[in-house]
Amino acid sequence: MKTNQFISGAKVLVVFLLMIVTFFRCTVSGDGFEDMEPAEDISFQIDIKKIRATDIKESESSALEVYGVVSSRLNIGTITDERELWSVDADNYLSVDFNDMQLSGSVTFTISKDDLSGSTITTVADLMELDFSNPDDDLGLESSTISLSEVESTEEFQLTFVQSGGQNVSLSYSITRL
Ligand SMILES: [Ca+2]
Ligand SMILES: [Ca+2]
Repeated sequence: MKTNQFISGAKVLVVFLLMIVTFFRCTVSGDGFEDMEPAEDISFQIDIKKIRATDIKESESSALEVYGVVSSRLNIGTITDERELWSVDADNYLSVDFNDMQLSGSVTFTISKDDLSGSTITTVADLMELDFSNPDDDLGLESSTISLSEVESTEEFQLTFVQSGGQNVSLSYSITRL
């Protein structure tokens, strides 16, 4: 009798241990190790492309003397990351006429694929126009915000400055999904 009791007690113990092992295996696999694999990253490159005048008033002669700062800001929810894309100071102004002047400067932002639908890039340009004998003219501050989910290859965008009559310029930049 005692041997039988021992055997059935051992069986109960084995079953109990198997249940514990099964429980932990389920817990581990249900813990979502597959879900915790890092999401794929996607990078976007912003390039400043060119600038040209769209209106030059007579008193400005044949070109506008442009200087200023252009920056791009990645927005994911309340998180932002702003970087300078291009800048020149008043001492290094550009003589901008009606022909395209090529500009160079780029920044790259990398986001998780999970953040793609909620991410935007805001590009802000703050431009001035130098006048040697007068205070400089403020051409204004222009910005545009692009949803990254809409950028599938390379898209080009314009910022148009028209606040200062007869001293109007158009600035181009592109966003490329790498
Ligand atoms: Ca001026
Ligand atoms: Ca000027």
